[in-house]
Amino acid sequence: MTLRLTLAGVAVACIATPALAQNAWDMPTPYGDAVFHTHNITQFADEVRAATDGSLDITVHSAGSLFAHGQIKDSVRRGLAPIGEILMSQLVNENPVFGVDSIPFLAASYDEAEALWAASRGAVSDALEEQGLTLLFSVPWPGQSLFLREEVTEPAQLQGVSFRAYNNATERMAQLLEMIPTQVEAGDIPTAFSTGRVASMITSPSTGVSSQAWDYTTHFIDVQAWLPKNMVFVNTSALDGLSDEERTALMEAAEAAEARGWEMSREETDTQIAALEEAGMVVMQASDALAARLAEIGAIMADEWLEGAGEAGAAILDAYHAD
Ligand code: PCA
Repeated sequence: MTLRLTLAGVAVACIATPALAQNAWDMPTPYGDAVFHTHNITQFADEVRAATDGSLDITVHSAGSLFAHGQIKDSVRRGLAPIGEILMSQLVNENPVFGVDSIPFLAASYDEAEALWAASRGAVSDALEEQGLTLLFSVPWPGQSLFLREEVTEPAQLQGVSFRAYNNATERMAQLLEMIPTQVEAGDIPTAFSTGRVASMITSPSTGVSSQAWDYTTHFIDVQAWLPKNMVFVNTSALDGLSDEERTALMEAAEAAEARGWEMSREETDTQIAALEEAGMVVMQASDALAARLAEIGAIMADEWLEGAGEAGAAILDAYHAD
């Protein structure tokens, strides 16, 4: 008797709660809570919740806690999670278009990266659509720079040095520098260095700070070679299952998140380089010899990319250079 009364009470309470989420969405993301991408996504989720009075309630699961980075895209494709974030270039084996933002010195400033994104967004969005995924927004990391354990002025000093890679392009770059690459997720960087698996890396000052690079490297060479992007996408069937109001709220929040994210990223570049310096790292520019070798490698990688990307790739580069 008591039990039945209690259950009836619960049922009434549920019906009477207007903010009860109709759609509770889990959102796997790869990077940690301290990273600006995650801050931006948390704000995106907050805005969607507010704009829908809680009927679309996105819970962010950061740092690969729900699905590992390498599984997030397929999890969203299969509907195990309706929405997620990954590093775009992680999918380059599926379609070269996903790797256009990781070619050294093709687009090495924010203005160039913006123009490259304008030229490639349609192709990226189409490639996702083929898999039943809808692109929501994409935000770049600050320029990728070198973290080393000694002052390097000659490219030959890098030969044989172990190197942390995070995608095909970083691995290829290491090979061309005659370094020894190992793939390591951002969250595993401190362990990979402390256990001696790697002794150098190229990444943003943001990731340098979030992984406390000063604990295991000493020199930061400010090359800002490219600005790789994260992207947020949604399972298209899940999107179709939303009400018009919810879908509009999601799309509007996505547009705002893209603009805000680019702004956050721009601001990060200088503040996080300053934080590295503050923590004791030597911040320096590339020597002429190193800059020249990196430029050569960029040209080789651009050719290789174009060879793989064919006409679709050429069309993107034409649109980019016409901008
Ligand atoms: N941070 C991520 C990707 C690029 C970046 O700046 C990483 O190092 O894994």
